[in-house]
Amino acid sequence: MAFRTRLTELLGIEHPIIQGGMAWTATAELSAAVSNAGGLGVIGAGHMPTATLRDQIRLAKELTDKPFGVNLMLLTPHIDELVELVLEERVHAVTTGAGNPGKYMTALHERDIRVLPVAPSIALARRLESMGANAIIGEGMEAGGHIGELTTMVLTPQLADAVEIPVIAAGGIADGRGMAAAFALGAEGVQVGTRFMCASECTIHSDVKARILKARDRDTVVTGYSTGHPVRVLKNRLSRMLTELDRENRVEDLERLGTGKLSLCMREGDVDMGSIMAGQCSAMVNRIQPAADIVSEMIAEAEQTSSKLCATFGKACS
Ligand code: TUI
Repeated sequence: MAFRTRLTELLGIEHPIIQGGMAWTATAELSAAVSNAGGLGVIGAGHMPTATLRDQIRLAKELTDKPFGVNLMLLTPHIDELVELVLEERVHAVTTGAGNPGKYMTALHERDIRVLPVAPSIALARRLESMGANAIIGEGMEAGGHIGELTTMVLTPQLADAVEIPVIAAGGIADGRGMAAAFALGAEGVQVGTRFMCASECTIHSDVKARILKARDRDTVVTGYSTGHPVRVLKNRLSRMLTELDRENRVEDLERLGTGKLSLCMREGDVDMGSIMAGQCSAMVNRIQPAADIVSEMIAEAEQTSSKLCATFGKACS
């Protein structure tokens, strides 16, 4: 069995699993591996220089002939240039984060690029739908990195009721049970970030992967509330310092201390003073494995879960 939904149709993919476009983490290698496995791989542009993103897109095109996407972090100062590049390269899809991609929607659609924005609230999701978004990613605050206020459990069904376009649930989903739960709540796809950080093809430093594998249930914390851009990370020395600055409302010091810490973590492997952006489901990630195994295990487990639910709930099964 396969989970065919409007999302698999929209994106031309086999499985409704989208890989989170994590900055400094989701490189061409990981994205191509996820796309080759039948999901949608997504290169995380973050603050990447335009030339680097071009190289990444071209590398992904060499590594896969399946559809893949680019995540645009809308707070980055050279976002207009990155959008231009994505238009030139005609990637299959764009996911967006940390803002409203409305002003780019027409240009992206003119090049047949699917637009999948993250909306942390119902009002924004409705606005994005009216602007032409092809699907909405509802990212709950269980997620790693920059987060909204609502949990996946309450955001997903409200989004499914509020918009006609497909909803992709994100935040806290690391296995097939979470995937089945998201579908029960009305999603037609899931976005998975943290578990793909521990994919063999993910090029982040091995010490970061080791920290995720070791993480337990309460090992993440949200820092940066006072800046207006709260970020979930695994606890370490940096997060303790940021929490202290948050408490004292020292916004400028917080921003200064936070700058450059994501690359310090993901590339250089500084898990003490780097920003280990990862979700609450870090505790559920227990091994490093190929992206293809992550995808196939999640699909198989989601199928088993839905069969079990059928047995439990009885006659609704077919
Ligand atoms: O974007 C993410 N996760 C991220 S981005 C990131 S890098 C970063 N750099 C500097 C400051 C903050 C982060 C690390 N992780 N996830 C998607 C996401 N989008 N979460 C929340 C939002 C969001 C927030 C507000 C989306 C739209 C939005 O709209 C506000 C508006 O303009 O109406």
